[in-house]
Parts: sequence; C-alpha cells; structure tokens
Amino acid sequence: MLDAFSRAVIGADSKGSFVGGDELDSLKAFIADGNKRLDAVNFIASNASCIVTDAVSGICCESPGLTSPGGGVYNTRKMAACLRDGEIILRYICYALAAGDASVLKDRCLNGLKETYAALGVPTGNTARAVGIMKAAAVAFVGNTASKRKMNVTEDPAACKSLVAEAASYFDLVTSAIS
Ligand SMILES: CCC1=C(C)/C(=C/C2=NC(=C\c3[nH]c(/C=C4\NC(=O)[C@H](C)[C@H]4CC)c(C)c3CCC(=O)O)/C(CCC(=O)O)=C2C)NC1=O
Repeated sequence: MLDAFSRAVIGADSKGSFVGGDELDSLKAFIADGNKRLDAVNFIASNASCIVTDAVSGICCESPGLTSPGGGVYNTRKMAACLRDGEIILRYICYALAAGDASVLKDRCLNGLKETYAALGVPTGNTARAVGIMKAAAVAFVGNTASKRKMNVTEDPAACKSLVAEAASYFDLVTSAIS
C-alpha cells in the first residue's frame, strides 16, 4: 500500500535519484491541500450511509428485477450484502482519497472482486450503476455543491476542482475493475 509520500520515494529510488524536483513539488501540493483533503474525506465519511442507501435504492427503483424472486438483492441477506459492499467500496475510496493514492483501493478491495462477483452471480452492471450514483453524490460533497448539505467553507469551491477530479477517478477505477 502506497501513499503520496511513499510513492515519491519509490519514484526517486527507481531512478536512483534524491527526492527532488517534480516529486517535491507534488508533495508540497499534497501538504498544502491537506486540510481540504481531510475535509473532503470527512464530508464523504460522515454522509456514507446516506450515500450508500441512496445508491442502492436508486438501482432498485431503476431495475425492479433486482428485488424480484431470483434478483440480485432478492431477500434480506442479499440486500444486506449489497449495502455492505457499497459501504466497503466507499470506505476504500475514502482511504485512497486520504492517502492521495489508489493502491489501497486496488490491492485490498478491487483485487479479485470481478471474479468474486462472477462466481456469485452479482450483477456487475447494476453494481457499476450504484457506484456511479455514489460518485455523483460524493463529488457533490467534495465540491460542496450538494444543495441540501452545504458546508460553511472559506475556500472558493473552484479550489477543490482537482480533489473533485481525484475523487471521481477512484470511483471510475471501481467501475472499470468490475466491468
Ligand atoms: C475486502 C473488501 C471486500 C469486498 C469488496 C467484498 C465483497 C463481496 N461481496 C460479496 C457478496 C455480495 N455482494 C452483493 C452485492 C450486490 N448485489 C446486487 O444485486 C447489487 C447490484 C450489489 C450491491 C450494489 C450481493 C447481493 C452479495 C451476496 C451474493 C450471494 O451470496 O448470493 C462477497 C461474497 C461473500 C459474502 O457474501 O459476504 C464478497 C467477498 N468483501 C470484502 O471483504
């Protein structure tokens, strides 16, 4: 598992050079944005159950077959597993956003997930759609554009553009890993 710091060290070591130049610049930016990053993680984490349940109820409304006999979330055991998976995925995305690096998400959450879903018959198209709904919600929280849950922040929301893009990229990683 890497983070922005260990990634810079590994990058420098692979070139046999001191940590400097581009690596130091990217670490400076990582540190300068630290509070924004932690606020973003906290904003997603403190709304996690809302984000997850909204996404899962969204896919159930869009695809009524899911809750019909034989459907992906037919019966309480499967519904509970689905809600739990949504929460696991969002939690690992929060770890990646905190670390500024996707390796924890890739290694500990996404590695083998596609095969697990195939073996269990979990519908990945619906899962990807749920991830997409979570992405829209999380991105709105990070950019502070969630209309009913605005935070009082001094920063101009435009200053969070790169964090918004970074958070979005972690959701995209999940979608491509299971598709
Ligand atoms: C390390 C991190 C980690 C991940 C990522 C993880 C995923 C994971 N999801 C599972 C099952 C499952 N996942 C789902 C999810 C869904 N079904 C749907 O139709 C929806 C589209 C979707 C929710 C969005 C369901 C229903 C099951 C149970 C499938 C079954 O047993 O029939 C299972 C099989 C074991 C179990 O049922 O607990 C694993 C391992 N477990 C972990 O420990």
